[in-house]
Amino acid sequence: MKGRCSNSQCFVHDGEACALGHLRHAECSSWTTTESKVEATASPSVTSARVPWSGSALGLADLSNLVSRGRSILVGMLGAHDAGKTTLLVGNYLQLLRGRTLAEARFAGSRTLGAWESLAAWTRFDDAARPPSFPPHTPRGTSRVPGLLHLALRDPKEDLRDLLLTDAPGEWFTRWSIQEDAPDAEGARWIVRHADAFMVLADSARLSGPTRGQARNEVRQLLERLGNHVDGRPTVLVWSKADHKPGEVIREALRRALDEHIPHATQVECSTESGESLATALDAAVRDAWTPARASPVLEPVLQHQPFAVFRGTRAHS
Ligand SMILES: Nc1nc2c(ncn2[C@@H]2O[C@H](COP(=O)(O)OP(=O)(O)OP(=O)(O)O)[C@@H](O)[C@H]2O)c(=O)[nH]1
Ligand SMILES: [Mg+2]
Repeated sequence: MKGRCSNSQCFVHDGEACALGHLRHAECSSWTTTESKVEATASPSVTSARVPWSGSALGLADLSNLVSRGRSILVGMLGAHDAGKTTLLVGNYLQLLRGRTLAEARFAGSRTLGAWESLAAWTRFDDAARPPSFPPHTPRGTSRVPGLLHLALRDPKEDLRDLLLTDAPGEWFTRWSIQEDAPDAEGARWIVRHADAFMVLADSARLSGPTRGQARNEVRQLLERLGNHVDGRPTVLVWSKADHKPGEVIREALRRALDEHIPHATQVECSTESGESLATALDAAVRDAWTPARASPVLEPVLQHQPFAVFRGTRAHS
């Protein structure tokens, strides 16, 4: 895309949605290149209604429109390149379309339908020429935040939650686990700072293949790094591609690392051989994050003779 938006709150030139909701950014008065003005006059105006989202993955500017409407849950999907993060997300989207609930809540909309559909399209039979396949590798960009996929969910009590799922390239987490302040790990740092819950994917195929030693070290390093930041937030270790079976020694080594660094974490297995298992994995993270943790009880002695003064509330993650 050539040109920029002059609105400092809009990042449409970075591939995000127009902050003012124009479906064609060239029609926005803040868009600046002459090229785009020509494009605007050449195409007649779109008759559809203006909404402040485009259907593409959300960025920071879009979040401010969304999070003000109610409680949102950000789930950080962590894992090396090829660990199965995008596949797990798409599998859940397809399960919701089939009517499955997620943490007992039903699908109630999405502001990123375009992004979901462009990933899901890879997995469908759409013509005889192209058989279904896995979605492609998530491209490594330099953007400030990962693409965020959105689902609105409504629980049986009609409570609405906006679920935001990070779909980031695995290289970010590998860089971050090796060097925490690496410049190209900014996206990983953002996720770890803001997420309400984490899923850490351990690739069972790599953990049982010829590079299993290196794969084990990478997962261990990631767990150790996350352990320094997790602070009690719900975490699920996902043994992805569970149709492959890593040896017991490797499993035990990772279980020990998990106990040491993130003792409250739970574990699940999932594989594309069972769509249900993909949904169960995300279910575990969302269920824990849906209801905020209660404040810890006030402990005696109460200083200053005022119980109110010792109230601490829960830890905020934002
Ligand atoms: N056998 C098996 N292979 C899987 C499964 N899920 C994913 N794969 C394979 O793993 C590859 C990578 O999956 P992705 O979901 O793209 O992995 P990712 O973690 O998003 O990777 P990056 O975007 O590169 O970080 C796929 O292309 C499949 O070949 C599974 O359940 N079983
Ligand atoms: Mg991916």
